[in-house]
Amino acid sequence: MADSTGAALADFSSAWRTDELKSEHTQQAALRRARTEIPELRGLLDEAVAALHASLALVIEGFPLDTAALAIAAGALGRVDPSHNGPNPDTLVHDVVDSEARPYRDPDPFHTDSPLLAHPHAYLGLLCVRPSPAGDGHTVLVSAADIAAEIADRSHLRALQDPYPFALPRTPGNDEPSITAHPILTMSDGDVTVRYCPVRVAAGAELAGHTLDAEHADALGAFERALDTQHLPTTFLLRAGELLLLDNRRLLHGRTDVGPAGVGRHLKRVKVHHAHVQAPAC
Ligand SMILES: O=C(O)CCC(=O)C(=O)O
Ligand SMILES: [Fe+2]
Repeated sequence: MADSTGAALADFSSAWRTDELKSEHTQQAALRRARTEIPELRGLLDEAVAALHASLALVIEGFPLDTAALAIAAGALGRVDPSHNGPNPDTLVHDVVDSEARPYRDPDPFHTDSPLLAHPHAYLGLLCVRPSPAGDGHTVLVSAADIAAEIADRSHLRALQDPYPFALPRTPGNDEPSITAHPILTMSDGDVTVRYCPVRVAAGAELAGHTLDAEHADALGAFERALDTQHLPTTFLLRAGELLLLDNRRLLHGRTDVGPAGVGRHLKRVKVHHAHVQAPAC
């Protein structure tokens, strides 16, 4: 994004509060006005949406480090969801900060976001505010199609399309372990989608009454081995002002280790549903 476009977007966005942008109607009104008032933004967003559909991920450089600007631009992909973005149930833009307290501070293994929802978010936006000063914490991406192609045994591919138990986190007042069940892979007409979170799947498979049979355990093993295939992932370092947009149903994402010197690495995250899909109650 040219400096002048970034500055115009930042200026435009300063008139909007994140709170009002939680409504899809307001998101779309703000986007329409931004597209009218900043003509260069119009072409850039149209190109980004087309590139995301064609390539499943892209990085926009020179994006303003601004929460409202992120929410408004992400509206070009659909409905920016304030309900399922991080631990607080009312967050339009979640701050992903590597700190001593972050539970998975070591490598964040390949996963898709929102795997417990009936309809996981279609897209994610990750805006890098501050990379790790140590230069670690690389972003890793791998496509579901490449993982499926790596799994040679067709019976494994078939089994991965059956529902697998994903353990739900325990909630205060409800100590009963519970699960939601979904396929890890879906394959139809050459389109491969994925839903996966290692912690939830491992815990689901451990739960009494949901233990995997040999066929599904073997298929999961083949999937996890494919995720370990060294030549498949794309790895890169997000720099400040780079906005990564990715297809959350056709790509898995993760990041490499962030060591103690990386505390303070900061991304801003948005999660986007296709426009007009109702958020499921989950
Ligand atoms: O820290 C990262 O680079 C990835 C974070 C992540 O997976 C997420 O916010 O969904
Ligand atoms: Fe994630």
